[in-house]
Amino acid sequence: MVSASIRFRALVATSAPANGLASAIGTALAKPDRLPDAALGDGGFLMGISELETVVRLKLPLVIVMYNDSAYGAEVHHFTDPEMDRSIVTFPETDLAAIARGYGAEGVAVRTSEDFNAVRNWVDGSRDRPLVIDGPFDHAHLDCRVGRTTRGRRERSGGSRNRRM
Ligand SMILES: Cc1ncc(C[n+]2csc(CCOP(=O)(O)OP(=O)(O)O)c2C)c(N)n1
Ligand SMILES: [Mg+2]
Repeated sequence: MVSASIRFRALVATSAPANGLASAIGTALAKPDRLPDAALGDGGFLMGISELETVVRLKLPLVIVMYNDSAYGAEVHHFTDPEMDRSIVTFPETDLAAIARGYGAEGVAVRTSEDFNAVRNWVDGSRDRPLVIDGPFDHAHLDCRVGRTTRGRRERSGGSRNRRM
């Protein structure tokens, strides 16, 4: 149960992919006077996508912002050795906005600043269905805490895992 005094609820780096959308649904139902948003990884979004049907059916005005790196990015940070096979933690470029539209949501792939017009239209519209924003995300520009922690642990133990056989 979410306290009436809570205005903002954040689940950050829980290592529980697919948890975010369900949590956002609870928050949206608890605070119908607010515009809730959920920031999700593409992997977690795909793992928990069945809940998008719930959001559409309940007509929740939820904004879902997706970090699209075509990967289980947190896992990619474990694959530091060039010999490690990253193909098991990455997936092909996928039109996630189209998949969201298939569920009945408004799906927008933001690749240029003009693409934000569709976001503006949704904000100004009836908001009777969720908005899913697919945004590209490049790990090359991220000094991820998970990656630093993982690398540090591995260097201290002197080990390496997930090598290609
Ligand atoms: C049920 C479950 N499956 C797998 C994992 C391992 N895991 C942790 S983070 C993660 C990647 C999530 O990918 P994504 O949602 O795209 O976020 P990114 O790290 O790419 O930003 C995975 C597979 C987990 N913690 N729990
Ligand atoms: Mg990802």
